[in-house]
Amino acid sequence: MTATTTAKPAAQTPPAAFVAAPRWSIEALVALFELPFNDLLFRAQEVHRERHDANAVQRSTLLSIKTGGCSEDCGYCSQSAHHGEAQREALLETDEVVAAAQAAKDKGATRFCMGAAWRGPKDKDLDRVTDMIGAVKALGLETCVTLGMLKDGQAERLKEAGLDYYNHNLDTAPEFYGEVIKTHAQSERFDTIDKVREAGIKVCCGGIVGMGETRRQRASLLVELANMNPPPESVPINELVPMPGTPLENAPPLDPFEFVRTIAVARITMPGSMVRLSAGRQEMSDELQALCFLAGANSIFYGDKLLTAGNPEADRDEALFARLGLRAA
Ligand code: SAM
Ligand code: DTB
Ligand code: SF4
Repeated sequence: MTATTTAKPAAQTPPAAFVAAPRWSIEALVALFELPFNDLLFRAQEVHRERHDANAVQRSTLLSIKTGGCSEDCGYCSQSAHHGEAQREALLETDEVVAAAQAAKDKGATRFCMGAAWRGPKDKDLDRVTDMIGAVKALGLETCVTLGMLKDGQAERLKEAGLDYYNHNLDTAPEFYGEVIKTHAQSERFDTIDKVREAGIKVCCGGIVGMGETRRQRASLLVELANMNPPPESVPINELVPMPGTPLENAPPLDPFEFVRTIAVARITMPGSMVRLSAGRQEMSDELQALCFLAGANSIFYGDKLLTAGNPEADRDEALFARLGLRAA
């Protein structure tokens, strides 16, 4: 274009959708990981307090609605048909799910998350799951499901049923993914996350640390999450629970301070997200969990079971909240 004008162009603010989201680099995140521990925690607390109530922790309860026999070979998972030792169970009936959801609500959970050991749901499975979502929502709970990879149209059906959140983790860095999982590619997980987002469902997406990945790979996982536009509303950070029979059952434990650093870097790079201190909490001391809350974790899985692994008893969590002056949100 060659047209010239003497008039000063009006200042233009691009519509919000066109404003470039901040892009994080692996180097920037590695630099955060390398900060002195106190400096890193201080920065994480500053960011946390700008956007969240520093003493409030949200609580979600999990239920495995279909256990074991999964076609995928995820190296950490007790539910894989390739190596898992989890007792196989058929899809639960809706009334069993509702009873568990009511019990979770009575204990103080605000969200109920239903997990299925599937590569992805068949359409006829989805008929049953949409029933469960409607029934759990009718109890006044937020709903979340994690069903594996979705085909076209399935996310829309879940949205119609009233689903609030879909959990689908990236699990680890793109460079490390193929060493842990061979039956699908991480790119397929990104496709499902796009489908969930496009259907207007909130995204719950995080990963697992302690699988033998490097610090750079932990940074790389967080870069993938933080550079999503927008970042996931909910970011579960799981510490590997080494499950018997899985290829990772003897993975060396992660330095607990490195786990806290991972939470802090997630908080700094995803300021508006809920960061969930997820699997592995049963093996953590109260002091380590307190450091995770200080680093910006503001959500937990609540109730004595995750999917197949244990989680702290509700009473232990109540006592911990009381000792720390934390409130359930
Ligand atoms: N099949 C679906 C999928 O893979 O998305 C849903 C269920 S899958 C068990 C849900 C998530 O649980 C996985 O993405 C992984 O992050 C987490 N998970 C599974 N086994 C774990 C373990 N042993 N330790 C920590 N997290 C684990
Ligand atoms: C997530 O990130 N962690 C939860 C939930 N999403 C589905 C599952 C943890 C599973 C831990 C191992 C087990 O219970 O088998
Ligand atoms: Fe199946 Fe999910 Fe377990 Fe992978 S993590 S084996 S997809 S249940």
